[in-house]
Amino acid sequence: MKSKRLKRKTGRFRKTGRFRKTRGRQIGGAAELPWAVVQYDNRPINPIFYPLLERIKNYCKLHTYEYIFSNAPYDLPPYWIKVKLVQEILQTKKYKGVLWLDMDATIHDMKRSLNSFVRQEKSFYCAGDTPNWNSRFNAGVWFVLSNHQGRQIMNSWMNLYDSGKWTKETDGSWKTIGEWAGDTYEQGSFVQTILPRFNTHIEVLPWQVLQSFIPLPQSFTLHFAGPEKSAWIQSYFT
Ligand SMILES: [Mn+2]
Repeated sequence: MKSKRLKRKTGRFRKTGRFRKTRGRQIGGAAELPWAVVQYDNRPINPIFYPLLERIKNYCKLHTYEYIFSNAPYDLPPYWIKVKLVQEILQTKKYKGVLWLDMDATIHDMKRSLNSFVRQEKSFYCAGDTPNWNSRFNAGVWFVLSNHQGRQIMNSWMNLYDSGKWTKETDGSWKTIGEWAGDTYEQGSFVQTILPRFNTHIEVLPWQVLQSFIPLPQSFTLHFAGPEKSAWIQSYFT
C-alpha cells in the first residue's frame, strides 16, 4: 500500500518537482522523524572494529536511520563525551531518538527496528552488564527518545559530570579521584542517580538483548566489552 501511493505521487508530480522533497515522509499523515545511530571516537579507529561499523551502517541503510560518527574535540573525559554528544543531538529535534553504540558494539538483529522497542511512558532503553560484571546499567549501548522526558534524562545525566573530580594529564588522558566506573563516571552516576530518579521512564531490558558478546536468540545488539574483545569479535565474524 505504501509503495502504491508513492508510485502514484511520483508519476503525477514528477514534472513539477514541487512535491519531491517531502515525498515519502508524508505518507500516512504525520511526518515521522528518523532515528539517529551515534558513535564517537577521537582516536584512529582500531581496525578490529571495522566489521562492527559495517553492520551498523548497513542497519541504518536498511531502516533509513541516520548514521552519525563524531570525532569532534570535547574538553571532557571520554566517558562523558557520549552523554554530551547525545544531549546535543537531541536538542536539534531532528530525530525521533538516538541509539548510542560504543565502538566495541554492533547490531546483531538487522531486521529489528528501534520503534519495536518503544513502549508507552518509557523514554530511555538500556540493559545491565552481562553476569561477568555487576552494574545494573551498562553505558555501552542504550537509546533515548527525543521527547521532553528523554531530553530531561540526558540533561540530568550530563549535570552529574563533576569537573572538580577529573584532571587532564599532560598526555591528554583523564584521571579521576573516583573509583573505576563509580559515580564520577557516566555509568556509575547513572546507576546511582538517574535510574532511581527516572525509574518510571527507563526501560531496563534483559542483558541478553543489548549486552551479550555471543549472539543469543534475543540479541538485538552485541557489546564486546572486556579484555577479550578482539577474540570475541573474531569468533563472531567467522
Ligand atoms: Mn564498550
